[in-house]
Amino acid sequence: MNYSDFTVVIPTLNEGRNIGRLLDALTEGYPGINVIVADDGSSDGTQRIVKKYALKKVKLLAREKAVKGLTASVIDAARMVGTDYFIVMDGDMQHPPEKIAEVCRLLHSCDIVAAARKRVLVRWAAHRRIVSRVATGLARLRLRRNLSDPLSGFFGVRTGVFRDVVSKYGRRFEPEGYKVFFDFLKYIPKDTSVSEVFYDFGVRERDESKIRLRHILIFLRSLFK
Ligand SMILES: Nc1nc2c(ncn2[C@@H]2O[C@H](COP(=O)(O)OP(=O)(O)OP(=O)(O)O)[C@@H](O)[C@H]2O)c(=O)[nH]1
Ligand SMILES: [Mg+2]
Repeated sequence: MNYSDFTVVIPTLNEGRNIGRLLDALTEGYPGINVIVADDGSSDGTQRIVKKYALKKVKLLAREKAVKGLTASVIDAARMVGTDYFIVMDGDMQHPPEKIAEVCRLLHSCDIVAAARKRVLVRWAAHRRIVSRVATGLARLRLRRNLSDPLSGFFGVRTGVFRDVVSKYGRRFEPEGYKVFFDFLKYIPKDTSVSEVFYDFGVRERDESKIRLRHILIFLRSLFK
C-alpha cells in the first residue's frame, strides 16, 4: 500500500533520543507517508535530527516564536497538512508505529479513528494511575460518548473535519494542554463517525515525561468549556 494520502503529525519537546527511531520506522514502514514534526524549541538536537529526513517527506515546523504547547503545536501542524487525512502521535515511541496501518485503513471508512490504550506497559505510580482513571471517567461524562480512551494522544482524522472544528471552536481549545483529542471531540458534529483501534501504551524509551501538575489543572478547566 502507498501512504501518500496520509500525514503523521508529531509534537515534540526534547525528543532527540527517540525521534530518529520513530522517523526511521515511519519512513521505512509506510512508503510515501508524509510527516510533520512540530517542535517547541527543543534544546537537545531534536530539530537537527528531523532536518536529516527532509528528503523523505519529513517537514519540521520549528515553533520558536509561537505560543508554546502540545495542543497549539498540533493545531499549527494541522494547518500545514496537505493530505486528506492525518494522524497524531507522540515522539517518544510510546505509540507503536505498527498500528498506523490499521488507523489508515479505518480512516478510509470513517471520520475519526481513536487509538485507545488497551494496556499500559509503563509502571505508573499509583497516583498517576488514579489520575488517569478519574480523568478518563470525567472526559466520558463530558463527551457523552462511550469511547475507551478519549484522552489518548494517538488518533487519526479526516483533515477537513479537524479544520472545521478548529475554525469554529479553536478559541476554546487549551493551547498549552496535553489533550488536543479531547478538546476536538467536544465539538465534533453529532453524526461524526468514530472508530477505535487498541494498542499497548509502551514504556517511554528515553528521557523524561514533560507532563506536569499544570497540565492536569488545564484539563480540569477544559471540562467546563
Ligand atoms: N510541541 C510540543 N510537544 C510537546 C510539549 N510537551 C510535550 N510534548 C511532546 O508531546 C508528546 C507527549 O508528551 P509526554 O511527555 O511523552 O507525555 P505522556 O506520554 O503523557 O507522558 P509519559 O508517559 O510520562 O511519557 C511527546 O512527543 C513530547 O515530546 C510541548 O509543550 N510542545
Ligand atoms: Mg510520553
